[in-house]
Parts: sequence; structure tokens; C-alpha cells
Amino acid sequence: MEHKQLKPFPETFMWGSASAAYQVEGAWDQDGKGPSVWDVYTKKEGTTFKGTNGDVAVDHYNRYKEDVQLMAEQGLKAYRFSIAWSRIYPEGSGQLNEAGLAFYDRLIDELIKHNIEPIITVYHWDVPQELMNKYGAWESRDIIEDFDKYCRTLFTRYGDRVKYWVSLNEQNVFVGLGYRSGIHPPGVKNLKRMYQANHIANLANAKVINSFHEIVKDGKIGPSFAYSPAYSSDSHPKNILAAENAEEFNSHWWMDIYAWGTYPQAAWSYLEENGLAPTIEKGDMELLKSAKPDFMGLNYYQTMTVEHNPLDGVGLGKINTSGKKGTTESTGVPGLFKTTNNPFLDATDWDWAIDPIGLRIGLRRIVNRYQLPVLITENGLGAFDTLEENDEVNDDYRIDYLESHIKQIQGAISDGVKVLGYCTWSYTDLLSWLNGYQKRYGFVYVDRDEDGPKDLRRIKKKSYFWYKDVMIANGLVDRNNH
Ligand code: BGP
Repeated sequence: MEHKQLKPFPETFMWGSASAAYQVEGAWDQDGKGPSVWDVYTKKEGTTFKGTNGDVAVDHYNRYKEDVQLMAEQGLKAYRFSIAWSRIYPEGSGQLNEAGLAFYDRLIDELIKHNIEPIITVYHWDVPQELMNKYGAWESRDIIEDFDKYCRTLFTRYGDRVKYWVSLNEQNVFVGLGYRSGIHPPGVKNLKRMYQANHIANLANAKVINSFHEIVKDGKIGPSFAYSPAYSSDSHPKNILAAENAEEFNSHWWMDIYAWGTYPQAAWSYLEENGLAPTIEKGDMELLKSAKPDFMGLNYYQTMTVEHNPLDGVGLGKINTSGKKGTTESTGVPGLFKTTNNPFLDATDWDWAIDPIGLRIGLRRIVNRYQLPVLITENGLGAFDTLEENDEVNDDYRIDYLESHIKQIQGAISDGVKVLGYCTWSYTDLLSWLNGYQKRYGFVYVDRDEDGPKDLRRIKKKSYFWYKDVMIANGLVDRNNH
């Protein structure tokens, strides 16, 4: 759609940025925190790039004031961060840790003092290890009560000051990588278990959305979904069908549940045919239907281009965690679809397709299908940055990336899509789960690498100043005049 004139960003638009507890906080056992599954998983041989972990990360736990100060100077409007469940309940349930709760009080108050809207993610993948030991975490229905109790504690404690909340971050990623490809904790490769754990996570998500609406009456909550809109490799109907399969299995499977409380038909019948369907108990579907998110959180990085994949075709391919471009293998589900390169798109050094128009397409698809406003909870470029003389980081490539995506958001707004805000990933550099510290996303460079924390000094990148101008202008600025 082309417009004679684009609509401006709404005055209330939340220009933000994001992080997650395990990736920034460090302080892994400080002030009574219990271990999470990531504390344990990253210590196992061969799980992460060069054996990196978040023990220290970028030490945000001890340096949060300095980080918020940087946000304030930049004029950041919103900051999305996650709470580490095992700081609040070190064993997942039972004993409450006041020191953990107090840390987030301080962080929230510091943000509010500087007019930065806090957006809390209650779960960004770091389930307490004790719940894994006790009952297999997401594989047991016991987690529904424990998660609800944990979330109610947060809603009650912070709901007076925090009005935007994210329930599960990228459920599709944590169950997919945790139970299909086995490269996230618990490192399992078993589809039956994956679909069962996913169903339980759906129930837990629905329950806490209902609890939220009961406790924080004037707040808004939604899940954050990692949506990679699927394209067909060409106009051959069998490839179009493969793209339909990819949309249904990779996206509608989750978003239909969030918005409507129903599983999509073709995917459900495929799972039944293959003995993979989750067990639905009495009351499950009613619970799923009863929970209504206030927005769809969207984490957007790339689109996926797919083609037909026969029953004896491609399965799981290797992913690129080294930053050596071109090392990602085609991946697929035999009988459904497989990925292929899109000749029209460039890619990052980690082989993620760069596709700003894909963001607009994704926004349009979500809004048309679900009639929900969208909060963009993540979008950004993972890249190698160079710290130059005089503490400069000239990350023009990151500005190009963000600028082109913001342009398409404005396009989507002009098309009629309601977008509440835009959180870039990430604020400071941080630990990229499997990819170490060399894959950087931040506006703020942090002086550390895989070999150790160095001095953890914070350095403003060029993109820091550029985003500042965007926020002042409430929209894109002419870069030549800045
Ligand atoms: C999302 C996660 C983030 C973040 C981002 C970048 O999937 O929600 O936590 O890590 O992707 O991914 P990566 O670190 O793998 O480059």
C-alpha cells in the first residue's frame, strides 16, 4: 500500500528498548537468588558459544542506576525488562525472597523517577532449576499454580506503578529450542513432550492473564511472540501450501491460542494423525478461551522463506552461533515445509534475513487476524561492533537496520494498524544466549567479551545519539542534518 502522506506516530507512542534478566543482570547468586535452568545449562560442556554464561553478564544488577541514567540522558520513553523468577522465589515456590523483590522496586522507582515507562516481562526463559528438579518445569501441570503464585506476587507488588506487562516471552522459541532441537534447557528432542509442555505453558499463560486482570485493573498485558512471517519461495501452489503450513505450525499454533483459545484445525489434525497431540483435560479449553490479552507483543527479527518438503525431506538443520555468515543449514518438517534463502534479502552475519517490509506484513497479518493492538517488544540487529579510538562505536549498519524498520512501522500505522510502541533489542550489549558476547545489539557498548568481564565500561554508540533524535522528533529524522 502506498500513501500520499504517512500518518505520524501517535503522541503516546512508546519509544523503548528491551533486555532480559539472565542476559544482563549477572549477580547470579547475589542476595538470595536461586539458580535458574540457564545457570545450570550454560555450565554444561558444549552448550554455548565458547562456554559463555550469565554469571556476571553485564552486571546490570549492580549497575542499574548507571544504566537508567544512560536511558534518561537519551530520553528513552519505555524500558522492557524481565524479572528473574528465582530472585523472587529462589526455589520456584515456597519461600519468598524479599531482597529480590526489593531490587525490582528500586529499578522501577529509578525508571519512573526519570519518566521512563517500565514494561515488565514476567518470564523470559529462566525457570527456577528447583522446579525442573522437582517436576520437570513446563512438563508438569504443577507449574500452573506455581507460576500463578509467582505472578500474583509481582502484580500485587508492582501493579500500582507498572501498567504494561508481558506474560511469556517467546513461548514458541523456548519450547521449540528446549524440546524440538534440544539446544536450550532442558535439551530434549522429543516432539510429544514438546507439544505437551507447550499446552501446559498455554494454560499457565492464560491463568496469569486472568489473575492480572483481577489484580491490576488499569493495566495491560499480553504475551510476546517471536513471529517470523512465512513467504513462499515462488508462486508454485505446492510452495504456497508449504508457506501456509509454516504459518499455521510456527505461528497460528500459538497466536490463535493467545487471541481465541483455539488450536488451528489442520495442525491439530496433523498432530493427532502423528500421535503428537497434547492431552486436553476438562476445563482446559474454557480456561484458554477465557483469557484475553490486551495486546499482542511482537518480537520481530526476520521473515522465513519456505518451499515444499516431501515426507522423506529435510529435518532439523544446524544453526549459526558463530557469526560465520552462510553456515546456517536449511531446516524443516518433512511433509510440511523447509526453509530456503530469499534471493531478495540480505542477511546478518548470523544468517538472519534482513526484511523491514516483513515487519509491516507481520503487523498487518496480526491485526487482521486477531484485531488486537500490537506492542513491538523486540526488534534489532545482532552484529560485530568495533570499539574505536576515543571510545567510538560507529554502528551505522545498526542505524540503517532500525531506521528501515521504523519506516515500515510508520507504513503499517498509515495502513491502519494500531502500534502501541517499539522496543529495540537491546538497550546495552548483553549475553546472546547461545552466541556469546560478540553478537551485539545495544545502543550502549559494554566492554566485555567471551574471555571475561574486563571493566564492563558503558560506551554510547552512534546509534544511541541517533535514537535520541528519533525520540525527540517522535519519528524518523533526516540523518544528513544531524
Ligand atoms: C529473542 C529473545 C531475546 C534475544 C533475541 C536475539 O529470541 O527473546 O532474549 O536474545 O532473540 O536473539 P539472539 O540472542 O539469539 O541473537
